[in-house]
Amino acid sequence: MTKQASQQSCEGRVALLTGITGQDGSYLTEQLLEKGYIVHGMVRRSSSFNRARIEHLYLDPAIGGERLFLHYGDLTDSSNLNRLLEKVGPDEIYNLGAQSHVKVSFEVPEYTAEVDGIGTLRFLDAIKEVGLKEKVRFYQASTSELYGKVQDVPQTEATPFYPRSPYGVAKLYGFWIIVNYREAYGIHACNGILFNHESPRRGEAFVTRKITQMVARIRYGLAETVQLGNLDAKRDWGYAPEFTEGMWRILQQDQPDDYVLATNETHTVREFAEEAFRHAGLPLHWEGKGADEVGRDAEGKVRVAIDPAYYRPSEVDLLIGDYGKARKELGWEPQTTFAELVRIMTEADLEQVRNSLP
Ligand code: NAP
Ligand code: F7E
Repeated sequence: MTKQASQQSCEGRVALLTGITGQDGSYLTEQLLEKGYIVHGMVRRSSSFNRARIEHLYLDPAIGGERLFLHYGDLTDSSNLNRLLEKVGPDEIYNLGAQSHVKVSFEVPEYTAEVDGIGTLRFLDAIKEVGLKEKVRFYQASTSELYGKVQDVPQTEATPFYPRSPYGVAKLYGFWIIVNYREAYGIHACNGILFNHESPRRGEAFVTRKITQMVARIRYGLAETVQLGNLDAKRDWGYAPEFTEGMWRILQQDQPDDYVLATNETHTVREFAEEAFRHAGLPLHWEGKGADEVGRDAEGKVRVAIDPAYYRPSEVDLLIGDYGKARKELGWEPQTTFAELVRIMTEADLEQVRNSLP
């Protein structure tokens, strides 16, 4: 990444984020504040604490209530979106809010469509209704899940979509409504088609974080085995803060457009597990096939086993993205290698478990 672009001063610009409490929302907020933005974030009412990832920011007296403001809201509530837009009058909107778990989307397909699909439409329409369409720039968190049963390898902005889950199909609606409102009403709306990106802040139900958390617990004797689903699935895994920096770059272009952000490398879930266990000093060897496959450590203890409950009704087998357009037009390039990403995540979870020990 060129330093010049990432350090451009944006003093006083106003950004509005949905999904501010999520992995990406927290990194993007830090980066926007560093660039001089005033940041407003939508948070959901919850019966338990859901702001841990941004707590360090809003508890800082120089930031919370000064340059960072939180507002209750939900992507299923149009009147709330209208009010929020009128109150905040943002220059840039980052729509990161979503029911983002692919497997869960098979259990709650209608809700996923409401939030991830129609939620995007609600937001765009609110921009039109409150008269912000000339002023605002809109980033939509689109996804490599759109490619699903992939039609090209690697996948580019020109690869046809073939989603394989209610999540992918809901995000497909989100993608096309962005394109439509851009063409129909001239709204500066962009899709970032982001491949999987991970970090120590990744939600605990996604496979990378589930693995690194369990590796740490196993390493310190708090657990025996991690149960996983499809070990053969291949993903293009990058490091989240680099991807959120890419989101910002997408919105700084004079002409709105759609961009793939990826690493152009792919690895199986098995390889991720292998690398994480190796990093924690527990190298694995594999035995068996299909649902009977196990990963054993040097002492022969089973450390990875299969639970078919984690299989999906329809799977995305292979993702690998070509980020050539982003490199050329945005000067964006991922820096963190696969091995480095696994190391960062495993180290963070090892440290967390170490610190929690009596
Ligand atoms: P995440 O950690 O799961 O965060 C999702 C955020 O959306 C949370 O802040 C969540 O709030 C909020 N949210 C959920 N339902 C909502 C609703 N009904 N109304 C308003 N907000 C709602 O996801 P992430 O990894 O940061 O991803 C950010 C976005 O990028 C998502 O749209 C995701 O689908 C998309 N994406 C992610 C990846 C990836 O690899 N991470 C790749 C491509 C695209 P709570 O904290 O209250 O639950
Ligand atoms: O699964 C396999 C699983 O849930 C990755 C979201 O951020 O990235 C994410 O979606 C792979 C799949 O991420 C387990 O079958 C095996 O093939 O970590 P995941 P995802 O489905 O790729 C995209 C780009 C998004 O847009 C989404 O919002 O791993 N897998 N065993 C498992 N997956 C999980 N979760 N748990 C397992 O035990």
